Amino acid sequence: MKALILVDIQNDFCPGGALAVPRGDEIIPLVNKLQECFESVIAVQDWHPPDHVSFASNHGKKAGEQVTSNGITQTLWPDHCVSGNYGAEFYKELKTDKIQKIIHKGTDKNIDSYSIFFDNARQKLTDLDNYLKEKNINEIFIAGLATDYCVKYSALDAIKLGYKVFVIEDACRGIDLRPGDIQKAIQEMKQAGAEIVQSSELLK
Ligand code: VGL
Ligand code: ZN
Repeated sequence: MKALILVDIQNDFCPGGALAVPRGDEIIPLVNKLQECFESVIAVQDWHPPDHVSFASNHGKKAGEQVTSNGITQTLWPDHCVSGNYGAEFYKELKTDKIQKIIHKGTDKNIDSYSIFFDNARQKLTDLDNYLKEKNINEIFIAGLATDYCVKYSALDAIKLGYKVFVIEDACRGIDLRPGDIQKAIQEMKQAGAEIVQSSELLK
């Protein structure tokens, strides 16, 4: 069974948001159409408490700087996707009526989570793996934000967990904090065994 997984398509990751992914909103019309091609649509939301370790403001530092927390290097971001706030809600133009399951990540204040499956220390699983197994879903199609963070780490974990992974390249946008990060992420996912596809291949 197949599922479409929508990653972090939230107000804060779109233009106007606290951690806007450049041109992140361009994927919305495609993502809305893609949902019609799938029986199972799952959405993941970045969902942080206000005192989250990834917020530069909680360390007296600037976004883009790094700290080490519990032995893990944490890149610092502006406050974003605070649970229950407008920034954490689905992007206002995203169609949500086909979404059957919502998964939250980054909910523990002490540890960030770029992957939709694990926290960055790989200590705790989100509910996603269990849910997919329950539904006999073994092929996942990933769309969303950001290509070089959540999409990449999620695709790599999904492959390790045994899923067949498709990344819908034109239905994703990245941050490119260091120019070239997006292309590197695509190459890494491909090398690990993900299929990089375009939405036109699925919509025809
Ligand atoms: C993400 C930056 C900050 C992501 C989450 O999941 O892509 N990126 N928080
Ligand atoms: Zn986050």
